[in-house]
Amino acid sequence: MSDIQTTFVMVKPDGVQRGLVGEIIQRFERKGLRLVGLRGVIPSEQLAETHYEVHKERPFYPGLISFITSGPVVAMAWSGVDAISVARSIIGPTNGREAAPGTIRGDHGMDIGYNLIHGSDGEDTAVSELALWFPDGIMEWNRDIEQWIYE
Ligand code: D4T
Repeated sequence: MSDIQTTFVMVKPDGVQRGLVGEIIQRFERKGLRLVGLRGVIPSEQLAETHYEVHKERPFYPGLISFITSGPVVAMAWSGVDAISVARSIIGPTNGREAAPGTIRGDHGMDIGYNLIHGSDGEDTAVSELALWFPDGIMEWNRDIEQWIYE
């Protein structure tokens, strides 16, 4: 089995405030991804600014930082074959109004900023985001049902 990846996923403050943490975790579990990191945190300005550094010149950046630091988020690491693209397809496109039903944003979101959840957009960002949010590392474990997930 090739191309096992680990991706960073975060339930944003709106997802936590709206009580969607359990439902979101369930979608990733049901799909067959393996949970290898889970942490609740109220992000500091520094953490949020580092995470969203790529957007620092964008007009929405100040609002994005104050939103992400406004309350608890749930940081997660999910592992599996092509986990990065699989997670992004579960999440759906950025704007909830345009996201297809069946995706997390399509089923629960109506906004581009308050879009409930983040997922790494590539291999390099997954590595740097996992290091940023899980500085003590992620969980190494084998799942007994793996043989029933992948042929
Ligand atoms: P994230 O990074 O949060 O998973 O979202 P996306 O990958 O789907 O979208 P993105 O990187 O383009 O945007 C990052 C973050 O900024 C917010 N945002 C974005 C916003 O408030 N206004 C905007 O116009 C855009 C483009 C939403 C997600």
